[in-house]
This record gives sequence, C-alpha cells and structure tokens, in this order.
Amino acid sequence: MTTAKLKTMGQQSGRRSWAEPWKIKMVEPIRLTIQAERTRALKEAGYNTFLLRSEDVYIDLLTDSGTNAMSDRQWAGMLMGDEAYAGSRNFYNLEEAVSTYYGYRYMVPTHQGRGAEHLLSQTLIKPGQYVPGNMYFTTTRIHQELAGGTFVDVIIDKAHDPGNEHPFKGNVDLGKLEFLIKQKGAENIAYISLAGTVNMAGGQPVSMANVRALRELCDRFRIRIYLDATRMVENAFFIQQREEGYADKPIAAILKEFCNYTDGAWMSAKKDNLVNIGGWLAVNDNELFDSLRNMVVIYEGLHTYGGVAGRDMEAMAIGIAEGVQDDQIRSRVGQVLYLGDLLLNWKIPIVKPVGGHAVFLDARKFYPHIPQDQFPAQTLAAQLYLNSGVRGMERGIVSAGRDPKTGEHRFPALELTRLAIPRRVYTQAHMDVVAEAVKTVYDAREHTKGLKMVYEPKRLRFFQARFEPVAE
Ligand code: PM9
Repeated sequence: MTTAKLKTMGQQSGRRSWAEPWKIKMVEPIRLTIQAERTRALKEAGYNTFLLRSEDVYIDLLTDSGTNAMSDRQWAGMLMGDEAYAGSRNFYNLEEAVSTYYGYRYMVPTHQGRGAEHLLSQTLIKPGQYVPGNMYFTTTRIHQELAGGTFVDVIIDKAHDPGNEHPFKGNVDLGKLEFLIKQKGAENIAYISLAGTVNMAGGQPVSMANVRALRELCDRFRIRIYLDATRMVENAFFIQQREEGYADKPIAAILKEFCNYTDGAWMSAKKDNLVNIGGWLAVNDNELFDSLRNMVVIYEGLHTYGGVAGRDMEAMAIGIAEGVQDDQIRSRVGQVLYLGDLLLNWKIPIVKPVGGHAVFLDARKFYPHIPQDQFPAQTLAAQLYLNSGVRGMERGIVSAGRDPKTGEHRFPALELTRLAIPRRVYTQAHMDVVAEAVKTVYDAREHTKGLKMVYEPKRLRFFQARFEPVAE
C-alpha cells in the first residue's frame, strides 16, 4: 500500500492530502552537528548507535519506544497523579481503559513491556517447553529462554523475504504450528506468543482471518494464545485498510475483535499507548491473574502501580483512548508510508510492504559485498549517522544474537537497518531530510567497508556491543 492508496480523512472529504489531527504547542530544539563531530561521536560509541549521546543526534529514529510526544490532555492528566502506594485512582482509570479498548478482564501495570514479558514467561513456561510465535522479538525471546523455554518461529515463510508484498506477512503458518504441536505434544507447548505488527519482520501485520483460524486450531489442542499488543493498534489499521469486510469498521472495534481471539496480552505502552514509560499485562483467567498479581509485587511493585508512578498510569489511560482514534493512527502510519514511498521512488531497497512503525532498509542489498558476519546492517546504521546525524538501529545478525545451545551466531534471513518514527514528534520535512540522507549513503554504497565486533555482552548484545571498521 502506498500513501496514494491510503484512505484518508482528506479523501473522504474530497481532498487529496491528509494532515496530522493535532497542532504543535511546544518544541524542543535539535541541532545538526558537523561531520568531524559525528566521526568522533561514532568512534566513541563503538559504531553502535545505542551508545551515542542523544545530543549528538539530529533526527532520532533509533526507536519509536518511549519517544512519543504526549498530548496536552496527557500532560494535564500527569498533574492528576494520585501517588498513593496502594489503590491509586489512576490505576483504576488504567484498568478501565485496558478493559474498554482491549477487552481483557484483569490487568497489572508493569514498568515497561519487558517487565510484563518477565512475569508472563516465569508464570507460564515450564523448563523444556516450547513457545511458538510469529518471529522472535529480542526481549520477548530472552525472557522465554530464561524461563527454560525454547522459542520456535512459525511465521509464514514470506515474512523472511524483504521483497515479498504479501499484505499480512505477520501471519502464523498454521501448518507449521500444527506440525510442531503434533511433534512435541500439546502439553509441551507453553502458549502461543503472537505479536501484532511483527517488529523484526518489518512491522508486518496479522490478519483477522489468521487469528480467527489460530484460535480454532489452539482450541482443538487446548493451547492458550497470548498477544504482544505493543503495536496492535497499527495492526488494526492495516486490517481496516487491507482486509475484506473491515474498511468501514472503526479501529477501536477491530482492535477489540482481534484481542477477543486471545487469552491475554502484554504491552509496552511506550509505543501505541503514546507515553514515555510504562506497560501492562492483562489476562482473562482469574487463576492466572492471581499468580501474576503475586509475582508483580516481587519484581515490579504493588499490583496497583507495578513500577510506574500514578501520573504515568494516568498518561497511559488517556494515551490508550487517544491512540485508537482513527485519524490519529491514520496519520501515524501515513507518515511512515510517506518516508517509505520517498525511498521506493528512488529504488532504494527496503522491506515491502512498508510497515506500521518504521521503514526497514535492506542492508544486504545495500552492501552485497559485506559478509553477514561483518555486520552490514550495523554498518549501514553507522554510515547513516556519520553522513547526516540521522540515528537508526541494527535489526539483523547483531540483534539475533547467538544460539544458546551452540554458542554460534544466528544468521537471520533479514539483515535490516530500522528507521523507527516516534509518534507525533517529527514533520514531513524531517522525513524529506531523512530520505535524502539515505539516498546519499546508498549512492556511496560500493565503497563502504564492514565492521568487526570488539566487545560482545553476553545477552541482548545489540544494546551494548562495540565495533571497529575492518582493516583496509
Ligand atoms: N521494542 C523497539 O525499539 C525497544 C527496545 S528493543 C530495541 O522496538 C515488542 C514488539 C517491542 C518491544 C520493545 C518490547 C519490549 C516488547 N515487544 O522496551 O521493555 O517492540 O517496553 O518493550 C523496542 P519495552
């Protein structure tokens, strides 16, 4: 889908263009550094964009996580924070928002998404069990492994092909899943780990038909489905745009219908819920909730604040309601598609279709001469920063880490550099500048050399690893 095809408020009222459903009330100055400053900063950061100081970055597309601009309503809500240790009114507002928009019965707040992943994994996974899912996510998989589980990728094969334009590349391959269940035995499957708009696949959605069929399959084997709802609102938008029968349904209704096929969800509220910090874990099963409510007090905080302040719960509750508004999500994804279209027009290789939260550059196609163990996507992120001060993130071999059993690098099919767009932060002009920066790096691709890793942390290495250019 391109921006031209995107159904917009503008088109509905006879206009061609769309615009954001907000105006800017406060700004934060940013500064373009000179090349010499960036060369020094990148070297000091060990060629890892996670280790740069944000002051040295011009346009920051490292992540869309916690980088959102909050609305005046959310800021007003922050002042209404009830910082009682127990029973804060903001907790009840959050609980109501989760139940109204996502439909789950019980909820505990967590400090962010991985706090919820930790609680769920420790509670549901028995050592030796398998956790099938539609492609791994870094923090999700490590929690599953630390709980003694083994993640098994059951996403459709097309998701591993950056050029394939399937409209729902996040779908579960039900054949692969059924084979796994029969091979390992249903009792050895902890649960299905299903993600909305699959991050590592390029922000690719799951269709309603797929989750419906998944529910049927799991009911046959009495297996539960837990949803990573982090970017599920974006997923609902793609269903509205692409799936038969949903064009006239509001995003909020699509979101709730989708969640209804699952048994619960974990959330990094730092994305779709439009806040800077926070998360939650919500389930329908009372007994499970009892265990989670007990676990949360060990690791996060009392079950009515779970590691976040009352004010942050209020901002989340308001952000949930704002995030599901059709015009909000349309302009959010519209901006991502706008950047994607600019790059596609210049024939720059990116993951297609363009995803919901980010444009993913195909580093293999940028640098076919750089072997994967010289980190093409890490190299591309470094080159983009060096050239223009634009910060992106590696999503390839470094992020995939090592196989815990063999200790060898995992070699993922996708070797991508992600440009994630914070919500309500940058303008279309910023996107133009980013596209031009990518083009400059693309035009110089033949002369670019790879990197070697000189420091490797044991877990989630992409956050803190350090690199140096390979010798000439
Ligand atoms: N995602 C992202 O930039 C931030 C940290 S990893 C680089 O994409 C999903 C689908 C996520 C996610 C975080 C988490 C963890 C769970 N699921 O960061 O702990 O994209 O709030 O959430 C990041 P927290």
